[in-house]
Amino acid sequence: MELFDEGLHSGVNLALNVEKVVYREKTDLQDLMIFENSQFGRVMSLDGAVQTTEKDEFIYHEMFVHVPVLAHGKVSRALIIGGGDGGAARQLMKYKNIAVTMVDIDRTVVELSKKYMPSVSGGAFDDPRLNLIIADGCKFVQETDEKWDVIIIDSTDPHGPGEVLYTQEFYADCKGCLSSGGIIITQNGVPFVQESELRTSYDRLSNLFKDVSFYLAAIPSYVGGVMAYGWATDEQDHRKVSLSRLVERYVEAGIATDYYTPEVHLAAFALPLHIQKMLTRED
Ligand code: AG3
Repeated sequence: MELFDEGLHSGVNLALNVEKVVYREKTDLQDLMIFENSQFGRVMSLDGAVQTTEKDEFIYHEMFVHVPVLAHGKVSRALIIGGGDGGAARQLMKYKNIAVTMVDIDRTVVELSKKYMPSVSGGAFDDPRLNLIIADGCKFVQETDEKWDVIIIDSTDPHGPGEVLYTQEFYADCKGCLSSGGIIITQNGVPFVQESELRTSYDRLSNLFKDVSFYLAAIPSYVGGVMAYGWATDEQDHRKVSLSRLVERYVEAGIATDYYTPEVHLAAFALPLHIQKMLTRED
């Protein structure tokens, strides 16, 4: 049987059985593959790195979306940069009163996700509350004068086309698109194997925002342990929101989740010591 061999990080490879290749295409922008695996269901990879799987995407996307939305408490507009598979958009659609703009550079990812992994977007692309724009997210945030309460940067890892989405310039442009008290969340990799990415984002975001931190979740198909989401905002109270307030908001929103709970939300911000040390180490 064919093996998918990830090799995203040096010295460690994730090998997945390829039960069946569902789709494979090299677009102008990236090398995309969708295949079937007995544990993860359909898996989408870009340039040889796992992006989304049918079975564990709920963990990644629920934590990406519900943590900032419920911490903020008054989100009416959300912006997704990347996220072409529609998983983050599906989570945002669970809120009746949120309008979503999504900017992805590659239409192919959107079309293939819709066609071959429909449960990931779950109809979000047909929802009139979603405004999908196919464009370069970097240019978009430079040029728009709209504002959003939450910006979700659902990017690939910082290699190749996704690299610009980790620069200080890009973070500053995103900040320019935030309404007052707004929150930016980033996909910040798996700290055990991507320490320098964590540190770099921490330093760059800290130059711009009053409250910068990370929260964690284990995504089984991202090899190397827990993954970190970057958290950046000028409103220091968002991270200190109480459990009872979160429970109130969660119940009020009436959303169904499979990973997220208000308790998990607060616990996710507790950083193990070795990860705290990565942020403060003098190099
Ligand atoms: N965004 C995250 C990709 C992370 C890949 N890293 C890895 N395989 N360790 C993908 C888009 C999901 N909506």
